Amino acid sequence: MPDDGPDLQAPAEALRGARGVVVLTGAGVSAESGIPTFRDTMQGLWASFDPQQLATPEAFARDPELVTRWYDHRRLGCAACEPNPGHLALARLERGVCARGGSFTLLTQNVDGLHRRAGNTDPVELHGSVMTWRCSETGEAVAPPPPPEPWPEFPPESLAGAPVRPDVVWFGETLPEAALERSFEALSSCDLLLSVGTSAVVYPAAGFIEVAAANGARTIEVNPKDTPMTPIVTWALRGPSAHILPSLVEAALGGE
Ligand code: BV8
Repeated sequence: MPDDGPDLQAPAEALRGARGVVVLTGAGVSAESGIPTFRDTMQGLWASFDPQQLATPEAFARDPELVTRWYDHRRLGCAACEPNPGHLALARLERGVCARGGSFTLLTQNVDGLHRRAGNTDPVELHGSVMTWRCSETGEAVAPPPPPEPWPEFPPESLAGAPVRPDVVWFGETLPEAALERSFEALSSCDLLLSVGTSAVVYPAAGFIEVAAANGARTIEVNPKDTPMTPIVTWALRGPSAHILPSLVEAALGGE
């Protein structure tokens, strides 16, 4: 094993032999694409706002202009970024697991759309997407201007005359039913869960690691830092995901 990173042999062997693989990602997997993680999203213009306060229905009701400006700034930022080697490694992992008849489910908390752009075929977007928007009253889809064009007005207005909002799940909102169903179905039958770049503090996603472990799955955590889930994971691989994931997937899939 290269001496500059964690020992990947045992987790790679577990990944190679797994029949049911679930991957859970958070904002950290997109950090090396240049997308700030949720807690350090507030840079420059947004430095004086707390994202946890902006990502709520109450904030949108109170100040729809500010909230839609923030999300459109993030939409255009995400569109301008590219998948990084960590995203590409997860797309390769999906192909490798499926090629040998295994099942693969990617659960992401990220709203940036980078897993699909990297080649993962059907990511479960637990917290929705900042790339699609809808009428806050009728729920009807309202397409934003193609990046890099911003919305012409804030808040954008729907045909029903209501403010248009991003298709993200705010704090205090329930996750999409279909996303929860797919998550619990995959977690109930997986034998390996790979958690990448999440602080594991936002529920219900953070609890997925415990659900998989309780069902007998072995778990791998890739993160530069410890998280509240570190004590229960089988392997904690410390380092940036754009560096660790390509090595881990190469060790697991070999020349495939
Ligand atoms: C729910 C979309 C049922 C929006 C997000 C009181 C009232 C209501 C609810 C609650 C409440 N108290 C608690 C709750 C539950 C609440 C919750 O969990 N709160 C927490 C803060 C305690 N959850 C909810 O509200 C959920 N809904 O429970 O519905 C309900 C309903 C009503 C009442 C009760 C229950 C909805 C949660 C979804 C919120 N929306 N995103 C948007 O993006 O704007 S969550 C948002 O924060 C992101 O999606 C992200 O996943 C999450 C955490 O942010 P970050 O920390 O930045 O990101 P991440 O976690 O991914 O951490 C970054 C990690 O990367 C770090 O560990 C770092 O070390 C690592 N890293 C850094 N660099 C790298 C790296 N890793 C690898 N490589 C690197 N290079």
